[in-house]
Amino acid sequence: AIKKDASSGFNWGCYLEKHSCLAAPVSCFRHVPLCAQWEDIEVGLQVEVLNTRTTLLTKVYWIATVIRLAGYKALLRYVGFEDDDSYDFWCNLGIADVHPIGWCAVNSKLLVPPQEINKHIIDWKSYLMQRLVGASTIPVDFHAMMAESMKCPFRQGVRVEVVDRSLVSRTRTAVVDTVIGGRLRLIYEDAGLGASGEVLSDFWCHMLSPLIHPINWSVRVGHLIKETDKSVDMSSHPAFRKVFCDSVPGQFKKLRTVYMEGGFFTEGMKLEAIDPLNLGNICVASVRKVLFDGYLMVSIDGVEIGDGSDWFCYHASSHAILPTGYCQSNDIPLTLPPGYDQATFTWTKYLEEMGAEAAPRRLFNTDAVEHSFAPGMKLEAVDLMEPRLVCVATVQRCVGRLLLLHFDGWESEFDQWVDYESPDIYPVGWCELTGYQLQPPIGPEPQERTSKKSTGKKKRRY
Ligand code: MLZ
Repeated sequence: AIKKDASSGFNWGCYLEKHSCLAAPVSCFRHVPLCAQWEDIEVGLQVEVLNTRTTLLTKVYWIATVIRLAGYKALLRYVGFEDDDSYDFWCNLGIADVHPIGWCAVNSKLLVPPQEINKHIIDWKSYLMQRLVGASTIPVDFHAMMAESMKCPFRQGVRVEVVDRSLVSRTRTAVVDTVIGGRLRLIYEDAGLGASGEVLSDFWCHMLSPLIHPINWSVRVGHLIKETDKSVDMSSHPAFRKVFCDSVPGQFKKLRTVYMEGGFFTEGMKLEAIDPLNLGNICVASVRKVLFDGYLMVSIDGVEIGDGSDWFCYHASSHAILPTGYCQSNDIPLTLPPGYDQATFTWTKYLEEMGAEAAPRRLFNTDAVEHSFAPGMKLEAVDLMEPRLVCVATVQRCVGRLLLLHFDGWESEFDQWVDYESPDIYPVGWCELTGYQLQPPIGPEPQERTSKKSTGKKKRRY
């Protein structure tokens, strides 16, 4: 079935052409459908695709060539138009009525040339023969593989532990309500329902997100978890009516094993960390507590509330924690504690002053990685401060495993550092493919970076 374009009228094809931008290729995103197969999808491929340039009433097909690729989207040109680009059209290879060469013959569908070119070529059969010699096409099982790779081990009614959006230092039990493209809408078990039955507190994240865990995770690693308020009645909500089922570790992403024996992180060690509430900032930070299984509670120096409620849990293998000096050696502005000055701050002085030591460099997951993201590439990315929103975004910088993302049309205060393997970034066309709503850029031009509200709200909440 053809899914409706849920992208609120936003047209990636026009947008990319207008701003002459590239899109990050599907093969960059390891967690998305058909990532592995995408290496073979390239410009010049030929496919059989629905012919829309005909007055015939029955569905007929014609052969087209891939002229350009942008994520899941391809710019196609019907064979026969030669160098004439006036009838080129964008389609989403994952959902469009496109098939490998030979599909029509096998499925008794008609191949009929577009009306504009029909008259110019008399012998279509030999013309096509010539065109198709040596051509490659998409795999025979392309759509079957697509369907297979869209399967998700979560469904409505599964219970998980997830960060509490109102208090990031603790987790809370939640139930899966909706699953779209591997993204989960989670409803806290004691979220409460409003007058018209609406959920008062929910959270969106990808099933591979580091923020969700199997039931019992918090107790196992020693993380604070909010006790579910049993007096809140959620039973009238569909997600709670289903037979509850606890999630198990096998449903979650396996983290890289870390060895905690002999020189692991210890309380008080200093480091640089992405601020969980201002994801564009890498800050001076401290290890506050060492949990089990390689998890740490980290806080940002100088802005702490003091009761531990702003500590944040990062795994030792997380991209979000970095050794001291990382920003300086990579030309990233380090966010300093209030009262410190960029011109005079040095880690050596700061450590001395604090009587603290720097967490050893070898403990961090900053090994060189290879990926094909590059500055300027467009993609679809989650605004992690409002994780329901998947937005039009641009890779601004690439530093090691980190990508600095800019949200088109929004001020740079919305920028976010993410891992190149983050499950919250998707290729162009992913929303359309999965039926998720895409947030188009605001404002007319991506360069302008204006935001409707420029009140400069610095500290954003989940
Ligand atoms: N209401 C929010 C929306 C921000 C969404 C930005 N996404 C890149 C605000 O204006 O803060």
